[in-house]
Amino acid sequence: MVSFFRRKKPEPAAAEPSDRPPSEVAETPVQDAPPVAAAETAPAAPGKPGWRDRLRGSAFARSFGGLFSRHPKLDDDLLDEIETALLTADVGVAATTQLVESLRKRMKAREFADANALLAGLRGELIALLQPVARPLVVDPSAKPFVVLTVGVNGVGKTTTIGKLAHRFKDEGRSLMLAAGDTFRAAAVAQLQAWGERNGVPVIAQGQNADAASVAFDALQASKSRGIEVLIADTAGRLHTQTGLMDELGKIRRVLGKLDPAAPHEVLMVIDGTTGQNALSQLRMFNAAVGVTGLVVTKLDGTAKGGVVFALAREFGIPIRYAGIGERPEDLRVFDAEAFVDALLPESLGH
Ligand SMILES: Nc1nc2c(ncn2[C@@H]2O[C@H](COP(=O)(O)OP(=O)(O)O)[C@@H](O)[C@H]2O)c(=O)[nH]1
Ligand SMILES: [Mg+2]
Repeated sequence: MVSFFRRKKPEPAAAEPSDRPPSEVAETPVQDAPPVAAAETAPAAPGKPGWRDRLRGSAFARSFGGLFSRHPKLDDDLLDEIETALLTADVGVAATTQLVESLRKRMKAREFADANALLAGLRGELIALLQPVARPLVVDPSAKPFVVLTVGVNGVGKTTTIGKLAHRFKDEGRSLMLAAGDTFRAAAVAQLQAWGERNGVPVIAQGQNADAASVAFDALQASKSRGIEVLIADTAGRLHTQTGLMDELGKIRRVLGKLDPAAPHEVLMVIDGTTGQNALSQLRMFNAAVGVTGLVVTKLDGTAKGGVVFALAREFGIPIRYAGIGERPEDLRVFDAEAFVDALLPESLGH
């Protein structure tokens, strides 16, 4: 298997923070192209094949697939169809209304020569919605370690995302450590340990039913004494009660703060892209409890509707750091607004 991560040379530990974003943005996940060619690809090139291949099956891509060939005429019917397609793809009522009304206004002002021009307009508006939140995670090298607290409901892909992040950070030449903070299920600890072993990353664990905050505390202490650069803590997604879970996350946060007032430096919430509008209430809840600073939207491959990304961007404006587009270690992409939108829309734009 050819991993596009291999293109990135490990950077020295002392690299300036400003060294990071370009290397992140320059990542061009072209699965079938030779790694050398992929490395030359310009950043944020529209229509990145890796994205389109994976998102082709999404409800968004499917509902837009035949839309413009079925409705080649520029009229209100076309706008109605677009509205239905956006709602079907889980973009949500508020974001859909905003998008369609803007297109309607522009159509009435005769801004679009034909349906294809309107499609280009839609593409531009979708990208504009996402651009403000497409902000990559930047590891602050002055934080020792940079602590990432991963949160989200059960089954969304937290542990898998941590494994993928471990793979990515190792590839960048960083030292890291993982904390098995989902002590609710024994399998969760074993799952994180397996990812740790696969990537040669130490995992701090105390076993099932241990106090999750105590695991996090231990892990931060161990990371500090070993001079580790990045610590990623896993957490439970389900406890006996929802209040119990929010209290536990709050406690983990406080305990980390005792060892380093700036920790956690990132509260990364993982959201399942197939969840639909329920993702909004999940984010509202976790944000109120622990203050979410970044998002990962997973399972955008396959049948995910994808549209919830637009609703999240519009309602919260919280940075979307990564997109999960498969189960393999390399299937975590830095979120790229243009690549994402182009993967969802039909190719008739020429990209
Ligand atoms: N297709 C797909 N599956 C994923 C992705 N991320 C995670 N999964 C799968 O989702 C399931 C739950 O993941 P897990 O990491 O255990 O979720 P957690 O309970 O939040 O820790 C596993 O079967 C993962 O392989 C993704 O981006 N795409
Ligand atoms: Mg888990």
